[in-house]
Amino acid sequence: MALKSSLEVFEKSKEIIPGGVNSPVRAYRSVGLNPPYIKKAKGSKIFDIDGNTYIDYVGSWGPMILGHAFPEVIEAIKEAAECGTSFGAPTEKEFELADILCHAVPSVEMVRMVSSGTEAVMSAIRLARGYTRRDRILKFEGCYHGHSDGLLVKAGSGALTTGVPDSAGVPYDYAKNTLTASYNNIEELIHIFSEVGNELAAVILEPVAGNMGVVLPELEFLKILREKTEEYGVLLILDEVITGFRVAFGGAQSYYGILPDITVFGKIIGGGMPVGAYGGRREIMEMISPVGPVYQAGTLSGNPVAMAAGIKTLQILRDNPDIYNALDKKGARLEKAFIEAGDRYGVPASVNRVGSMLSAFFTGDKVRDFKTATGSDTHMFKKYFAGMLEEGIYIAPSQFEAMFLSAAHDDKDTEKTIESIDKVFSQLKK
Ligand code: KE4
Repeated sequence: MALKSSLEVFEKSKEIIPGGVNSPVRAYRSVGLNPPYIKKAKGSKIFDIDGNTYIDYVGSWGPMILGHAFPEVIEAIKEAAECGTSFGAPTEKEFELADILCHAVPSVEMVRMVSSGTEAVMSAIRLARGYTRRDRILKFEGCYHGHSDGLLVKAGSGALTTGVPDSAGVPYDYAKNTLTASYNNIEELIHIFSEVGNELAAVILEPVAGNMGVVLPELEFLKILREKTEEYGVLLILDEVITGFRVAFGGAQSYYGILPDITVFGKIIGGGMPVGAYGGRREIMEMISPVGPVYQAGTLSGNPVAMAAGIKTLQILRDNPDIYNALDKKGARLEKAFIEAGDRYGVPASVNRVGSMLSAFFTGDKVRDFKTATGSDTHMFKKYFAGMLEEGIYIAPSQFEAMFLSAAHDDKDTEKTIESIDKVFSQLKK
């Protein structure tokens, strides 16, 4: 059955896969278009089955920091696969990746591998509850930590009240233990701690938010958060699924100088293969089975082929630190292009960036939390998105995601992207 076009495959897939996709954002619903079906990718380019080539700024939502199909990573995957794809038994590769993580991230003395960011967050929350013997947790509005029940929660009537489910199928009893506060809101944070600090097992934070678009932490907010969690014996969990090895080799915690109790990893540490991990101080991590009473397990955890991809990816990043400077420079050029195009054509554009992760919001306001992020003009974003896709620029099909650059994006890509930003912005107000 030779299916020819993306549209044809999409229509067929929708009959047997919910929405035709295996992760909702890929269905392009928030931009009202049909998604291109991807055939292959190489370096900074991604190719769909209709013969189109794009410069890719999704990068599989973060993992592809070296660029797609990086030769040494592919080689490592092939070599590992030829030795067998899974044993359900310990392998040296798990030690190797754990060793790189523990050396790269100062707050991590021990680490456990799992197969996704969601699984890592879910396990980290259970660990924090087991360690503190407390049930309640605090998250921040606009931060996404995967789809485990306790994290698919939104604020009840007020930040102090119990959370309410943010998805069908999440029992109220799961949601009620999750409180929600506003990102960068120090006053609210202090109030919550004064009221329920002693009941909190953990606070979980994206140290740079990537799921309401990119929103940077204010330094005073990070400082107070660390002080309050220490004061009340609450574990600070930094969700570095996106920022780990993205904003710096030591993650956002090294970039901003904040030491969490538990760190969650994903994306880049798997080099494009399914890997998640959580780690922290030895006394906390030794609560995890089989050493301690907090159970967690996984058939494909530490999978040798996935480990091989992660090891090679992190080795290349570790041994070539100038990759981060180059990524920052490329990111700065795109940031400047958005600002200049906004000024030139009278389009209200506000850009948040750290290194190679950035978002352009269609608003005149500084975007510093969920409220200001959702105040941006999503209709204008839809026009912008369609224009960029037309130009052969592949960005996330949502205002509330991040743009990711890779080491493979070259000057030609950057120049073409800048040209496209200018061209698309010139049409936005018409
Ligand atoms: P996964 O279970 O998707 O591997 O990781 C969940 C997760 C946890 N924490 C953060 C900060 C995350 O951003 C994610 C997943 N990110 C989304 C996009 N922002 C993945 C894309 C998708 O859902 O298809």
